[in-house]
Amino acid sequence: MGSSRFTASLTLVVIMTFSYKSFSWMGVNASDVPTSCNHYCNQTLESRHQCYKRCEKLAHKNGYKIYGYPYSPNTRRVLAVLHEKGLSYDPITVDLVAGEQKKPQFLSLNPFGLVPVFLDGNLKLTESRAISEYIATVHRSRGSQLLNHNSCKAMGTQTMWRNIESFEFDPPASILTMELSTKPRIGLKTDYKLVNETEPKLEKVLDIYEERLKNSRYLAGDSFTLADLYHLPNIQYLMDTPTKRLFINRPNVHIWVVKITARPAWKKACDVKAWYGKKRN
Ligand SMILES: N[C@@H](CCC(=O)N[C@@H](CS)C(=O)NCC(=O)O)C(=O)O
Ligand SMILES: *[C@@H]1O[C@H](CO)[C@@H](O)[C@H](O)[C@H]1NC(C)=O
Ligand SMILES: *[C@@H]1O[C@H](CO)[C@@H](O)[C@H](O)[C@H]1NC(C)=O
Repeated sequence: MGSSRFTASLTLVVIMTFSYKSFSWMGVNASDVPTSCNHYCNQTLESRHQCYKRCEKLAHKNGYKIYGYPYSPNTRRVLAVLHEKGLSYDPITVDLVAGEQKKPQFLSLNPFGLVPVFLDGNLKLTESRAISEYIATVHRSRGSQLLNHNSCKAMGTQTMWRNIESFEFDPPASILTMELSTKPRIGLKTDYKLVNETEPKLEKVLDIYEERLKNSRYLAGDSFTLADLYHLPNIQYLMDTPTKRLFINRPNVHIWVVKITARPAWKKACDVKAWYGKKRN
């Protein structure tokens, strides 16, 4: 009885000590909080779950900003992660067709002149996959579980499949997206010789996926992870081109494509009207 009253008053003291203001007392800048939540919540006697909840909320005070273009595959990759996690964001349009990404104002944000650029307070990240892994790690306990943090072996398998996407799938797939989808959309001529040279390279990759997906529901195992999500932007565009047949001709790849493209978060990521409809800065 005495000990439970002691616990109760100790909990109250802890809750008061770790109230909103304490983040700056502790020398933690509010905009650095997301990366610190994990470490920070280990130091409290309060329930870790409660601490995470409040910490993430505070981290969100300023909201995420994403500089991008709603048709850009690399922008959509990050939007898919944000929607899978149920997170809001402020979209800032960089008009790639008008060449805004190569103007000094944007180059000061990303000297490579590419979108997306992601801002979390004073943290600035480029590279859609790095941004995705950051969000999935900070918000590990929220929404869809896109990364496995519990098993080193599962983590190894997932990292392998994410790298297969980056180094094997993306090179031919993004050439085909550019030639067969992006170029016609903006009025440029498709290089069909390049298309003819590139399709066999994508076929080789898809043959390997077909074997893998015979025994596995998703690429990295039985659940949807970032490894699958990373494929969505190119696949979505290619399903509206003649290259579609390479996916449809492989039954297990086809089932996987239908499954991952149907995800509600992905549909939101592709909603161009929603991008322009959101509040701008
Ligand atoms: N590896 C980068 C690639 C970014 C990238 O190539 N973005 C394209 C849009 S999808 C872009 O900004 N293109 C503009 C240009 O090439 O001028 C990522 O994953 O974010
Ligand atoms: C938090 O604590 C858990 C369990 O005590 C530990 O496994 C984990 O590594 C700690 N994380 C950090 C960032 O200190
Ligand atoms: C591409 O391949 C198709 C089918 O094999 C062929 O009809 C076409 O002429 C080729 N195009 C070029 C530019 O090589």
